[in-house]
Amino acid sequence: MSAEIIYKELIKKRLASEKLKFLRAPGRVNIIGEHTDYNQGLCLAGAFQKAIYFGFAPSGETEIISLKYNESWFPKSQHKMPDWAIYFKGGWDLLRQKGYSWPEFKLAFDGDLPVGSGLSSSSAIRCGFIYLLNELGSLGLSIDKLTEYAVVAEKASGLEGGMMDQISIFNGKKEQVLLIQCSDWNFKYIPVPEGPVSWMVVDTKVNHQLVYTDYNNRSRACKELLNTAQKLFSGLTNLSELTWDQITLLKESVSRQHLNFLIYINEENQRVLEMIDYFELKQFESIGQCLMRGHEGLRKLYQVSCKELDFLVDYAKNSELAFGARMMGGGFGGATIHLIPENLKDTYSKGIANAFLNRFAYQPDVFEVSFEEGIQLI
Ligand code: GAF
Repeated sequence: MSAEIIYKELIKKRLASEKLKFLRAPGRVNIIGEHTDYNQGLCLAGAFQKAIYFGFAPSGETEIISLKYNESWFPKSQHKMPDWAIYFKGGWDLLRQKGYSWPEFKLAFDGDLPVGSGLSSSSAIRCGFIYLLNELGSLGLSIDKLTEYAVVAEKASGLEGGMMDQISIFNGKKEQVLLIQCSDWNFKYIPVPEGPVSWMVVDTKVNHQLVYTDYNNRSRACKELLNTAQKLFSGLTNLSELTWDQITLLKESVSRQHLNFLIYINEENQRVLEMIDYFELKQFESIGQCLMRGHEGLRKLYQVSCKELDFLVDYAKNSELAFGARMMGGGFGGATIHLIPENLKDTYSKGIANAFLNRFAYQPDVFEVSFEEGIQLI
């Protein structure tokens, strides 16, 4: 049975209403272009099959129900707010501050999108909820406006992040990824190359709420670096614009660690462009090597990896079965993405899971990715 049917049935059991509507908000996978979004660079990301499912219907009193935790949040009451409600509160408060309103409703949600795995579960909830309020209140907001509000709501929660996740979640397309130009939020669809290959996610299950990691320190360091660079290069608007020569000139003015951040951002933007060529040419070997280079950058230069992520990527590096792999998302835990010849995916999955179990004494989650549509009513 599909996840969609399972979660719809669970929601129906909890919210018996003739007027029940359903919404699917998928997670995001990123092929390459990590930590470039808040530096106005490039990334190549898409929506995938795992998602949060929402059911909602008009009701006398507004109630948001987590089926997973069997808990409710009543946004209009003073009752203690469950922890997960933070993902709803930002969008709720923002749209109300903007003067929007909607009828009372009941909402229940659950899904198969792993939480805290660098697959954007929190953004999927935020984006899904804002989309749903737009529906409920017939607010007539465009997808671009909803994306903007979802980004603002995420920032209000304390994460000084970018917009890659929200753009991917709202605009994902089957068998496509989005090449996002983060300086102006424009994107273009790039077909995922067809071929006898599988994209696999291996999740370390080292869960992280990014806001409590060093993520914000990276984005703050980048702001600081931009200030420094702007003193030398007038007209510079973001770190992704820095040329190699300018980075070399900055050597004197910044620490070794910060210089490494600049090198990483420059190289990662370049890798996004290379990846697009490899996609067009269906060069799976080159795609794999580009993933590996991306991981090395995140590990050594940008320093956002961890031992579990490195173990999985090293496994890919030393395995004859994989084209390549890298960590995905903000880092400090979460998941890796691997490109594998399709006929070897089962052998590879078993091998990597066993190796991880031997090393860390628990099983990682392993699953194949299919690139899917973004948010939609179902
Ligand atoms: C997280 C953030 F939410 C994104 O904006 C992005 O910066 C990503 O980490 C790293 O590429 O998912």
